[in-house]
Parts: sequence; C-alpha cells; structure tokens
Amino acid sequence: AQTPVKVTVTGAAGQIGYALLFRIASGQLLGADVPVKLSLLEIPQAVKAAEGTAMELDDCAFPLLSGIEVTDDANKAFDGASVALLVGARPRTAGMERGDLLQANGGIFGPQGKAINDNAADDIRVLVVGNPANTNSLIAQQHAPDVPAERFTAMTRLDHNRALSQLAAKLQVPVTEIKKMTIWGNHSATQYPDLFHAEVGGKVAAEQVDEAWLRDTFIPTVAKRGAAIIEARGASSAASAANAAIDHVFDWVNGTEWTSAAIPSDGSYGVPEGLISSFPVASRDGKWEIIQGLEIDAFSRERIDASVRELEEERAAVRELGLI
Ligand code: NAX
Repeated sequence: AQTPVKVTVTGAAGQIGYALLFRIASGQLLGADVPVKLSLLEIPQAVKAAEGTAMELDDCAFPLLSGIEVTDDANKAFDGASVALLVGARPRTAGMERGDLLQANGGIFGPQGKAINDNAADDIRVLVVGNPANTNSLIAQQHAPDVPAERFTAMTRLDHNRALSQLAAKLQVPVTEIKKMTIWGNHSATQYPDLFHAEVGGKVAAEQVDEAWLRDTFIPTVAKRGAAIIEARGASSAASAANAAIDHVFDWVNGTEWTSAAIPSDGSYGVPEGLISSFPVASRDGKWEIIQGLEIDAFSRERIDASVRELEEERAAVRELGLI
C-alpha cells in the first residue's frame, strides 16, 4: 500500500475547515487511491473545537484516512507535510486599516512559512486561502527560503468557478461547454475575469454576450460574489471555498490544460516578477505553468494592470512593515 500523504489544514475549526476536511479524508483532494494523514492546526482557543471535528472524521471511518492530529504547534503541524492548506487568517474587523490587517496576517503567515521551511516534506505544496490570500502567500514564501518559490500559491479558483457558473447561466449552457476561463490579478474586488480568451462551444465567449453585460454585470458580479454570499447567508462562502481549494490542489497534482491560480509571476504579461498573481495556468508533471502567447487588448490590459497595481501596493506595504 502507498505511504499516506500528510495534509496540513490551518484554521481547521473554522467554517471552511469544516467543509474541507471531510472531502480531503474521502480522497477528493489527491485522488481516490491516495491515503492521507490529516494535521489540523488551530490557535489554542480553537483546539477543542478542532478535536471535535477530528472525532467526527473518525466517525466517518474513511478508508483512505490513516490518522489525524490536532495541534496549536506549527512546527508539529507541518512536520513531514506534502500539502499545506493555509485557511486560518485574521479577518478585517470594523475600523481596521489595511496596514493593521497586513500586520496581523504577517504575524500568522511569517511564522507558518518558517515552520513549513523547517519541517515540511521536500515536495511540499502550499495553497493560501486566508485573506488577503495573495499577499499572505507572499509573506509565507519569503519566510521559506529553502522551499522552491513556485510551491507557494494562492486561491483564485473560487473566482474562476464563479465566472464559469455566471457565464453558463447567461448563455444557458452547461459549465462543461466553457473552456479557457481566466481570472487575472488579485483575489479581491479588483480581480479581472476574462471572457476574451474563454471559449464556449469553440467560439470566443466575449463575442457571445453584449459588451454592457460583460462590463457592467459579469465582471462586478464575479468580483463581488463573496459579498453577495455574505448578504444572503449571513456568513462568508465556506463550502464553495473548500470546493475550490480541492479543485486547485487536485489539478496541481494531477494536471490540467487550463485553469486559474495565483502563482509567483515570472514577469509574464507584464506582471512584476515575484508577485503572487492569478494567471491562466496549466499543470504538467506537478508544476503550474503560465499559459503563454495570449493577446491582451486594451480593455483587458487596463483591468489586469489595476489589479496587479493593487498587489504591488500590498507588497510595498508588507515590505514597509518589515514583514518580508
Ligand atoms: P473562520 O473564521 O470560520 O475560521 C478561521 C479559523 O482560523 C478559526 O477557527 C481561527 O481560530 C483559525 N485561525 C486564526 N488564526 C490562526 C492561526 N494563526 N493558526 C491556525 N488557525 C488560525 O473563517 P472561514 O470562513 O473558514 O475563512 C477562512 C479564511 O478564508 C478567511 O481569511 C476568509 O477571508 C478566506 N476566504 C478566502 C476565499 C478565497 O477565495 N481565497 C473565499 C472564502 C473565504 O472568504
């Protein structure tokens, strides 16, 4: 039998954690033939709640789940880990400035990056879900100099899936008809969901919708969907966020021809090197590759640049604060 793969989930007692852990344990993260060991990292006050979730995981008797540990010690949590899902973060609360938010998250993602650096398995792959996800991922990466930089990623797959679903509803086609969807930039309201490269039934999606819908409905609906979910359910997206995290890691490990992921820029498409920005990506041999050669028109350029500018400002702010 295959050796179990250790998967570490931070913020395990939170709502995304609750939606995520059972799917990992059932084999949906890595594949139906890969046994997993789960490590649940929480802050001390939430360890008991995470232990409760671990009891429920036990009660599922998942054939692929070979063990669970619950801890508030990051060194222990990441010891031997091959996948790290960094979900726990400090949310923005009323009156908090961006600097305070970045500072508080620097205090989480810096030490976790170091703990990954010092303890994780050589094949560690990191997905940051906790917001501000792109910049939190950058902070963790900068504290893990021994881990290849490209192993640090952030999640824009939920935005990607939202874009698929909005376009499918508009054109009344199954989501499976849509290819080459792309989210560019930051996982924030500035993100740019791109229909100029997306295809429906083999034809460019942007040519099948009117420009006003694309500009005034589609883009803002995708970008502000998180707020609409909070408004409707009284809590932020959880199961859909967990689902997107599963999609991201599954495709990273098992390969895909085209999706969206925030990965360290190599300078492609004018995105400054090192920023963890969302791109159209393929995954081959366990590595993300930015899809090259796309023509970017003025409409898209302006929107990509705006989102990338926000990432540059976040990077400048965390440098200023001494967090990287
Ligand atoms: P919850 O508040 O339900 O859970 C967060 C958990 O993280 C809590 O149990 C808390 O104790 C834990 N935590 C805090 N600091 C920690 C630390 N230093 N180490 C370990 N655990 C720690 O939030 P939830 O709804 O699960 O959301 C988690 C994060 O995902 C938030 O930052 C949220 O903004 C972000 N999201 C990101 C999305 C994306 O697409 N990238 C979409 C969904 C979600 O909004």
